[in-house]
Amino acid sequence: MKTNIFLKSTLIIGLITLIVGCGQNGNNGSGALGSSIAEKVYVAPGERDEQYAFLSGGYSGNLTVYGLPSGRLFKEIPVFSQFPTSGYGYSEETKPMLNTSFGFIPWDDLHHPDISQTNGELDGRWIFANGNNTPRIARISLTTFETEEIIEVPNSAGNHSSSFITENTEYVVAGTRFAVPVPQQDMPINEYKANFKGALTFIAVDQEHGHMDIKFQLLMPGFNYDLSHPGRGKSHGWFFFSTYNTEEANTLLEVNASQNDKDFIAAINWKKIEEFVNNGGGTKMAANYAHNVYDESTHMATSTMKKEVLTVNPMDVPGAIYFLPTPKSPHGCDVDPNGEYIIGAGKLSANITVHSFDKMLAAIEAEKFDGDAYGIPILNYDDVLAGSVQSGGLGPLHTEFDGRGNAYTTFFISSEVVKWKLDTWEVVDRKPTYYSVGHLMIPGGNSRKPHGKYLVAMNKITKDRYLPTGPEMEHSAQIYDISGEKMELLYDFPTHGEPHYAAGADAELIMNNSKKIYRLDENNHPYGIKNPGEARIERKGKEVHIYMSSIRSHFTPDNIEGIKVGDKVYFHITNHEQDFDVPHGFAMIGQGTSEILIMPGQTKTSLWEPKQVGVWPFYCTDFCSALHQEMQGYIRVSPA
Ligand code: CUK
Ligand code: CUA
Repeated sequence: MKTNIFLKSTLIIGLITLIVGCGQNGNNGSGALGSSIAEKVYVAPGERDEQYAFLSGGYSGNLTVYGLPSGRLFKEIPVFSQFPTSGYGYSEETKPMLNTSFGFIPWDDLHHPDISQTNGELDGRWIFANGNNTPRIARISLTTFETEEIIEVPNSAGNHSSSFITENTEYVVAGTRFAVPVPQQDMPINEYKANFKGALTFIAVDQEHGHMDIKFQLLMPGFNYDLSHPGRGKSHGWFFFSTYNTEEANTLLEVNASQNDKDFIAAINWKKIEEFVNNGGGTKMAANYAHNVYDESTHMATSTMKKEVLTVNPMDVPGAIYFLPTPKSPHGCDVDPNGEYIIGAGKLSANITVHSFDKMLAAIEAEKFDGDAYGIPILNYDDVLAGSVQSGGLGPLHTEFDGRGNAYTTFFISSEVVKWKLDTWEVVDRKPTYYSVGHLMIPGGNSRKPHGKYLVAMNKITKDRYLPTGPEMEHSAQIYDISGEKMELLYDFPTHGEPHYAAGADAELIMNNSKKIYRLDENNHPYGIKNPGEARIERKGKEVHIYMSSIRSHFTPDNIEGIKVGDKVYFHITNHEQDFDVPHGFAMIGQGTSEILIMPGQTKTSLWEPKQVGVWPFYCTDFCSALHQEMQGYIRVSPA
């Protein structure tokens, strides 16, 4: 029976909570909404929101940009998935972004966005996000809101404890959820235990351009590495990973990975390992992984296949890694803004475990260990425990902070957000969510300076919150005002895909750097043209390159002849506008690969392979002027 596994000793507390939870859900939270609450989320026409929220799109593979407190959707940024709206992953320029060692993979499962930081504060340069399925980390520019780089993570599978960044964006860190054979090889699955490895990957970020490069990969014991967070302030230099399945079960994890009363949070002194590696430590291992970079000046992406990765065996760096016992299969692993508390939310638990960084250092100093796991010292639970929050809820997952000494934890099973005090562990408020909340986000909640005015809860189940849309409903987010002692539910809004996590920032930080125009005189695209006068058609064997111009309201050339069935026709279209927000689109009849959208100053390429003789039209897909419908052309296709 499922409850035996889930509840164990917390059965009674759990049942009480479930009953309370049901009662709360019975009240759908809308009855008390007065006009004062409406005013708090109302952003009048023409006015702007206070904050940006970047929500992960989960299995949509993309990132969505919302405003807070209005909940208005501004944009979907394609990251790991092809996106017909802009032609991302379809245009010749962007196809290389989705290249991997498994080939062209135009989809992923994006979980955790994290904004770059300087001195532990959001700096608004980039946002990083993980592809969970085919392990990848993406870097998105917060100037252009374009995905600029994707690096594949070898020796990883289920890239879940990712993509969290250190407080000066020195590293973006990626941890594997599935342990796998390293290197991959044909072997019996039941030899998992003691043989499979869990790779934790530290990807160095170049501070000038943001370029990512794997610095080292730590090959840990074969547990499941679920989530992670960097230390900050005094714990800067450390990284913490929650683990489950320290049983190393390879089948029926629901039961077999819930045997141990405690799993671990792995505390990793990455500065120590960095030093070891800088002094020539580590072992180079053959590994194929793609590194894809988009160049803003050429507007083109290139994909390179890397061949080697530097691995580190934990045993080679003594004193760099410790295990902190943490009850009941921890999921979330969060660090408070001061860097003292490491919070492990045991998802099968009622209580929240808080470890102390200072106590951890003291226990390490005293060399007080409770044995080891594969040679990695295990600290004593009571020695490192700062406190435990008697939450009264069930199924804690993730915690964020408001910068005023409060923490907020989501509870999946009892469907609520619980506010509690750091230091006293006292629960001060709780509010239901609709329904079954996963992550929550406070803008800057991952940094030393949270902007604790709003909290966004991201819920797994929507049910009756919106007008029904058939059997499938979009997921749902809720905004709470957390500026007062008690949380106040302000607003519901639907999300796209499954929002696992989000990152938020004050509007000023982002909007002032947002680029408006790609300058034509900076366009270095190899097939770009400086003005419509340079438009031309060039044939190279079966390849035809059309250097095309688009400007309100015509294409040049707009009558194209001399094309034959079997040709490969490349339309290289430059948008010669220099006004903010005047894109042109381009689509050919019979084109199976989506249209492309070309922003002012940009050049993009669409490949068309004519299959039938005839005279075929193309047109602009974006209503760009009063004469948009006149923006068209014909292409004549003759027999081969
Ligand atoms: S996970 Cu989704 S609810 Cu991927 Cu961060 Cu916890
Ligand atoms: Cu250009 Cu419509």
